[in-house]
Amino acid sequence: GGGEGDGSVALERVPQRTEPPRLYQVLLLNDDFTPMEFVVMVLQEYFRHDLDTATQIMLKIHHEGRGVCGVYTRDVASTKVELVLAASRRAGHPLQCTMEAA
Ligand code: NFA
Repeated sequence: GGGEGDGSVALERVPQRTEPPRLYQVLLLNDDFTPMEFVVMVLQEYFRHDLDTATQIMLKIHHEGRGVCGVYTRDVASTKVELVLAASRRAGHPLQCTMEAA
């Protein structure tokens, strides 16, 4: 079974009852000050998009106000939000990054 601490016999199958992890969208929000090039860099370096995809996502955010950078489990999404916010503040930009349940 799933480890024998529950008294089950080795090799006996126990029902798999764990739920898949919830997924979260990480979003960037438009503002009037963050340079387009910085947003494209963030999308490449933190979300592993290529230059063309990063540029398309940046322009979508610029025109529509927000856009999805990627979809991750909670801890990965939260870490990406914190890393992007830290990099943005360090560079002196007001870029906003947030996460929401997918
Ligand atoms: N709107 C910003 C500009 O014109 C660019 C931007 C795009 C900022 C996406 C934030 C997110 N410089």
